[in-house]
Amino acid sequence: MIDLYTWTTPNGRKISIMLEETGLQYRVIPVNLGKEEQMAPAFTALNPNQKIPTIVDHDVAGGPLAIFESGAILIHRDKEYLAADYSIADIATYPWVSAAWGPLHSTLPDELGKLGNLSGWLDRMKARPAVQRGMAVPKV
Ligand SMILES: N[C@@H](CCC(=O)N[C@@H](CS)C(=O)NCC(=O)O)C(=O)O
Repeated sequence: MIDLYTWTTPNGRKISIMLEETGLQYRVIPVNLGKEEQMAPAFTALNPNQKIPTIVDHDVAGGPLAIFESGAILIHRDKEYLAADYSIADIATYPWVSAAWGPLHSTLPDELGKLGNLSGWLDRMKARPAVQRGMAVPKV
């Protein structure tokens, strides 16, 4: 079991997408950044940087093990799901591009129209059920 401390941000959703893709069992613990819950002593004990995402992996030898930094968390479980045409690079990038796409579309529609490959990649990512589930975490 993995505890995922997260909120409704691109960095948080990198990890919920990865967990949905791998099918690893996880429990979501929302950390409301608007209420500064990342500053709470219990959370600071897990991540002294006071940022989400943070996980506690209960299934490692010598665990439980707290891990923070989204890149480190993605690499930690990388061996369980990497495929040649879909990787943690896609997962790490998608929540940011997805968040930026709407505002960029309103301000620079002509420029985005030239980015057919990026648009196609976004559509393929959005069509993945695990990406849809991961983007809906946490439920608030
Ligand atoms: N380099 C970190 C960045 C994490 C990060 O900036 N998290 C933000 C939300 S996306 C956060 O927790 N901010 C709260 C704060 O800075 O007080 C990572 O990739 O995990």
